[in-house]
Amino acid sequence: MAFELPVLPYDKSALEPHISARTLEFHHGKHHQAYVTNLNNLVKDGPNAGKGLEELIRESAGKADMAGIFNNAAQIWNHTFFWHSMKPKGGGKPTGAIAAKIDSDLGGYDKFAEAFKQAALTQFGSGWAWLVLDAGKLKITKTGNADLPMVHGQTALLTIDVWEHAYYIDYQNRRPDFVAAYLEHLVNWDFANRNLA
Ligand code: MN3
Repeated sequence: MAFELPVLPYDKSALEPHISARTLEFHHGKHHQAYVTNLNNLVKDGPNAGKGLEELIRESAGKADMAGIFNNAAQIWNHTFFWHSMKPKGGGKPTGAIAAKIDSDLGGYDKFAEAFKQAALTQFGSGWAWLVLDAGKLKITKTGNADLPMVHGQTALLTIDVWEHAYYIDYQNRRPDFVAAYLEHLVNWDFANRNLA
């Protein structure tokens, strides 16, 4: 069974004006698709054919001779998780269990937002910022390139892609504006609550 590009959970234009349909045409239709195509080519007819995505990620993590498999498998997972981390008319303050946990573990929404922005802006080069659950506590982290929480014993709750391809069409070099739009207009707190539960 070959891997397939997961469908977006909303229409390509649904996140406008914060993320354009054109960005999603490239980011989902070209970049995410390329990771799927690459992974299928890397595993076909070999000993890793037929393995699941998370199995491939865990087995290839930290192994130099499996870097291609890790990078493409993790990027498939990361992008699918990123699409679900956003929704039309999302953003703003959290609700439900995640809101209470942000208050108790991170000192409230304003401190969360500040730390999340900081992580997203200080990820040098390509990578991701995350809200994760680590040993029962919320944490904000950042990872480089394809690296992701599951190989560090953490559970991902939300992510933002800060590779330039995520924002360059809409924001050019202005990563801070993209991160602000994500927090104010796009974050899907329902998804974070489902991941927490
Ligand atoms: Mn990307």
